[in-house]
Amino acid sequence: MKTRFYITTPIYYPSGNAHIGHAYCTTICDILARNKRLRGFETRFLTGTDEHGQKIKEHAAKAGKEPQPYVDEIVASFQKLWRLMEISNDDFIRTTEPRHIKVVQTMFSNMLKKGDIYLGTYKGWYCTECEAFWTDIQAGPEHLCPDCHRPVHEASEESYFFKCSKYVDELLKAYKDNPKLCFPASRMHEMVNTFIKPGLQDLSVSRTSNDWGVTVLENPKHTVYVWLDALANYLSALGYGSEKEELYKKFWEDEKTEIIHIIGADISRFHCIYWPMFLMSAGLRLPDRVFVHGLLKIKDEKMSKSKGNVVSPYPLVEKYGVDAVRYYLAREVTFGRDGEFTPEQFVERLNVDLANQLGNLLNRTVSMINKYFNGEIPAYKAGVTKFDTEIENMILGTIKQYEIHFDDLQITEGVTDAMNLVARANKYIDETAPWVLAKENELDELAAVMSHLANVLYVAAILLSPVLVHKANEILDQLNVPTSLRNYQSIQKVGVIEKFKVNKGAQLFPRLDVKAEIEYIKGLMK
Ligand code: ME8
Repeated sequence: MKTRFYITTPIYYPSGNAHIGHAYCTTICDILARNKRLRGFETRFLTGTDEHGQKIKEHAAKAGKEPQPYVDEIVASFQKLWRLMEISNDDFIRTTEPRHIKVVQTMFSNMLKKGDIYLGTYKGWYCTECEAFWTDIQAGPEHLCPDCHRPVHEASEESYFFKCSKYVDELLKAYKDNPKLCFPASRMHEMVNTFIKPGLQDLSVSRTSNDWGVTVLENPKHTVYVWLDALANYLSALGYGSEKEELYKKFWEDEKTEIIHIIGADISRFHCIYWPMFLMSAGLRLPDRVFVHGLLKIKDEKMSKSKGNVVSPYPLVEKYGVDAVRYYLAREVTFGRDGEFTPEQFVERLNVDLANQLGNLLNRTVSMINKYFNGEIPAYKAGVTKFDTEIENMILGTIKQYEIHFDDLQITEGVTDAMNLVARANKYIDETAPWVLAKENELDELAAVMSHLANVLYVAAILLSPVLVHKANEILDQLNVPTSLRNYQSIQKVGVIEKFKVNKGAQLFPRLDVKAEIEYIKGLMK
């Protein structure tokens, strides 16, 4: 059983401002990290930026800047966005930092010493955007990059190569032993059938044509290939190879830690093939999971900076609030599948789930407790109405299900569990019709309904707190839940919410004017 977690996002290219696709991956990782911490697990959450390579240098040149000041500015905007979105990363790694560069050089030197890297000449098709070399077959007759479909150019240069062939069998065995090393399974099949079975060529791991990178100490006219450089971030951020290796020992070396890399489908080849091979070469433990999430598209096209069809998360967060955007990202796009960003669905999710379901449940519950019980949550009594046992079982069942889903990285399903509980409680109001109970003076039943509702809201708020980082607390504030009960341990027992004086607050999520808001968001997408 793993009791500690190391969760990482890809480190993004600072070649343009972050778009909602980056925000998607980072937010999901944040929700996962907050979920683990909530449940009492020691967790380290890493994100950062991938700042070297030809592509960054070209973008900087286009902007009339040197690469370092160019990336400094964009990295600052990424960091600002993560603060705005309440991303709780424990560290932010930049590949231009000395602590990172040292690790890349050490890994490269060790690979050379071990004979896993040799000097040769590269001839092939190069895609500058993807920083990847392709073979004749991969580039096809039209000479297009198989990933981004842009034209590739013929390149030939002296290069160091990593001996992939040496590690192929070990990699296939690792896939067999741990199907989560590349998950979902369809991604692993893709790795095996598209890349490994046709014959994996040795990987070119240095460049002489690009000087914006980590220098190869043994041969300084070479810089380390950006992907070897970038992947090493997961180790360098833990202080691997430095005098201070405590974090590395705790969060990588120790088998009690579950190492989880979350990445998009576009970079699965690098994480599921080359990264495990580099680790094998270094004699280090492999990650426990590489989870490949789907991509957010706009009108069926992958959203990407280079295509210019991006949605910026800034105006969305500013207008609708950080919790609404976080919720949308976690709930709307099933984690692991592709999804489409549409203004219609965005507004509908906010209205239906957050305003109508969650906001209304709180509003109705607090209003009724004010009206019927002078603002005090009645003492908890089980089994008074014929629905009470079902509600209690559902509360406990939801908590279990939520844990199973989160442990399995089924984040969308975990969030849905909590929201199903909310929906059930709204139905419970209709079934028990408290206004009728009040009229008929059935005070015992009325009290039971109110305390059950308060308890459902309490549990839902704690379960949703990794997503709704502000609003979960607002729910608990309105129920006047003391700080000592605002934790995961306390929700394991049903019925702890009683006798608190409720505080009616502002509407949790205002209902949006559908037409106006859709128009507004469409405007942002132009
Ligand atoms: O590839 N939908 O950086 P990158 C969902 N530096 N997620 C998206 C997305 C979209 N439309 N677009 C991007 C790189 N992403 C390398 C990574 S890691 C050692 C080096 C997310 O800036 C998704 O997670 O192109 C994807 O894998 C990542 O951003 C790529 O970001």
